[in-house]
Amino acid sequence: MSNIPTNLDDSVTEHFVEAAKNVLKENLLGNFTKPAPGLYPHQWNWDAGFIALGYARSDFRQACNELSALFRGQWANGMVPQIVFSVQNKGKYFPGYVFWNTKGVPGKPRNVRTSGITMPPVHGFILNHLLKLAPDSKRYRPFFQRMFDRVLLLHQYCYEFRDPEREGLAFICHPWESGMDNLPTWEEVFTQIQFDASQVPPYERRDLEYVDAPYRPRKQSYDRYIYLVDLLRKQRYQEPEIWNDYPFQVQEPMFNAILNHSNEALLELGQWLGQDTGQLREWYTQTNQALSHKLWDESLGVFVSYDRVHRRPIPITTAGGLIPLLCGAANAEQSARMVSLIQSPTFSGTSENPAWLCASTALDEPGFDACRYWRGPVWINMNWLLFHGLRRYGQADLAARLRSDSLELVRKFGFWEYYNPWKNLPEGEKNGGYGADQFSWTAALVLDWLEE
Ligand code: 2M8
Repeated sequence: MSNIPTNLDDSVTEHFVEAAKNVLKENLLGNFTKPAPGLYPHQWNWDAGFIALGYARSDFRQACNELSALFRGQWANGMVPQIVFSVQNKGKYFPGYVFWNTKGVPGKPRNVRTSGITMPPVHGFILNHLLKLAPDSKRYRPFFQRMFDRVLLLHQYCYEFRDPEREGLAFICHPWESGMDNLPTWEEVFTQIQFDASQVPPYERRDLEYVDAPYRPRKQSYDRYIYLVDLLRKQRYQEPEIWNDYPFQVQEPMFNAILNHSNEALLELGQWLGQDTGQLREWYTQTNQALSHKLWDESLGVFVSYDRVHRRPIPITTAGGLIPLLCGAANAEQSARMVSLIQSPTFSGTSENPAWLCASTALDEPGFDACRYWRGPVWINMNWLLFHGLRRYGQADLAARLRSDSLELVRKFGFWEYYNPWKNLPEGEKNGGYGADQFSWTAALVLDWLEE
């Protein structure tokens, strides 16, 4: 990437790389790296993928450990859980293992404590990045073979259990499965779901002990998260039966784009391993077609979620709606619309009030909030995904802007979980970085960019 200006001279870069490596080192907990000190004391699913990439060039063995540790939690049906709980560090996270009540659920690995839902399946394309960076790919062949089989099983799970009509689109059953917990999109889904406070079991949040309330999801969102977990645990997570009468089933564009980019990565990996890749090819074609036809919103010019229970699209513009660029799902017209959208006030702000790319919820959405988690702040992993999507479509300059905005935010404020998207912060506010400090995937992806 030597043609991409970073505005950083060598000594600054060196310092930056050291600081980023230090974040990962400090968050290393036995055989995996936790997302951040305090707030997140366990292993998270897609975090593990991004974190592995951060280690790939300096400690390849640890990069592999991250994925192996996560997949220890894989269920017999292929599902890879959102959280693998650390036994060492019980931490103060809610909801913990006991609340999820997955103990004894058929198919859960007996000796591993996990939650009962999944997350965006980044592992296929992360593996492919690792293959390209492996110091000695022959030596690591058994690792790649083992992981290929595991990730393939995860994809089979997505298509078998989360795509009942065989449309090529997997649904998520909980906002936490999207990784973008409190998007306004989920609220819109909930307008169709009948439930009242008496159906929410008692619970106590722990996140607010680490981060102030205006930067985290509202109570109303947590009530909904817990209500859904309760439905799942009551039915012992038994798929597919549980879906017959389950209210939250959403086909979300980023989840499916990530799944499909992993499909194409597995295709490449499978060829290297000498595997039959026919099924992967079929999935890849079908999912790209389904994304491009079913999840495209012509009036907004972006991909949107579809609520399959209430049979309606949810026309809300989010950064996740741009991620189908990553897997090549957008046709020429769609990609051109998204490229202009990114450069428009919707994501770039105006000359008086400019924005860093790329707000998680569009700047002009009624539900936008510059501080509140996934309702507006910039997230480095989203920028990394979008950067690769834009490069795929030949948008080198815009991709470069994504990268330099990300590096600039981290350089200015530090390795935060997320950042205020406005370049002009409110009077008196100096820190535009929010949530957990010393956040692992921010450090890992900065490393990937700087060391590329
Ligand atoms: C956030 O989600 C967890 C629940 O999974 C939480 O808020 O407690 C999200 O940002 C998610 O995308 C991320 O993987 C996780 C750990 O970093 O934190």
